[in-house]
Amino acid sequence: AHKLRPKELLCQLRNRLDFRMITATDSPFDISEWEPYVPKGNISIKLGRCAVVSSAGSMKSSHLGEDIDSHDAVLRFNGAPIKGFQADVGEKTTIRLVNSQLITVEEKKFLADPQYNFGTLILWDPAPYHSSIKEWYKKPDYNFYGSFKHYRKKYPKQPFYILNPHMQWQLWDILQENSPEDIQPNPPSSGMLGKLIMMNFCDEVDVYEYLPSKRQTNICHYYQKIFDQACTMGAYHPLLFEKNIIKHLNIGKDEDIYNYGKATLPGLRNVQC
Ligand code: NCC
Repeated sequence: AHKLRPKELLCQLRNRLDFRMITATDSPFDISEWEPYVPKGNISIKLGRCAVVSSAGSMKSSHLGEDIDSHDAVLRFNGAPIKGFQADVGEKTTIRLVNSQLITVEEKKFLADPQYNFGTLILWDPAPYHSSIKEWYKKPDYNFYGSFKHYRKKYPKQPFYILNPHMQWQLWDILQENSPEDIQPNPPSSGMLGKLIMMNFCDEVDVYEYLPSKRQTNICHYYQKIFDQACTMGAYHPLLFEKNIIKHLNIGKDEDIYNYGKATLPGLRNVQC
């Protein structure tokens, strides 16, 4: 079913994805109203061994915390908590990727909960298919501008970036080209975006419980008692197709997926294209 071999796929990901964050020179963020809030430059970090922690229910009782924290950098998603779950998910947080729904709908919690104050925040919003930054700015999926500014005012020293909206659809196109059937026309999940962001920054990326282990469960999140198979298999996001691609790119052992939900992905920097 996969049209491209892993190495060709890695080259596509490296060459076609625009990983830049919105900066103060990107119109319409180049106006004085945005000046205090939008970062002046792109993120520039080079990391070694990185971990990406999915929010899946199967993280519960995984005892993966120590293994996760042994990485140089750890990425987490949305409201996924650490407190009370250190043994299973670790406590290091280098990057937290949040969607615009979270910061808008749960603005109060977002501004008040100290768990968001660690590391670098990256925000993304589902944009219309291949729209320009200007078009997207007029119709974001969630109107996150107020909440973003409130947070930046309250915590001006914390790095907080907005991912450019092109990346999600460039990635979606690659997913579609490498899937055996038509996939839903919605952007990839935070999970998939976060993996690619880390593959861009890191030499190697271990991802946890994205490809489910023997602990696979219908419990949506490790931190909530909500049962919904769609959390793992996908409904809005093309999760199943994302996961097939990650399986295809895995350079780790199949036993590590089964036992620890752990897949290992090569960093894009070192791929020879
Ligand atoms: O649930 P969510 O995702 O925050 O999970 C983060 C990423 O972990 C992977 N995951 C999660 C659960 C599970 N059982 N299996 C998994 O593989 C997925 O890769 C997922 O992306 C999102 O992608 O941003 C999402 O956000 C939530 C919600 O908006 C936030 O948690 C904020 O409250 C969405 N849920 C709803 O809208 C109800 C979810 O669809 C996608």
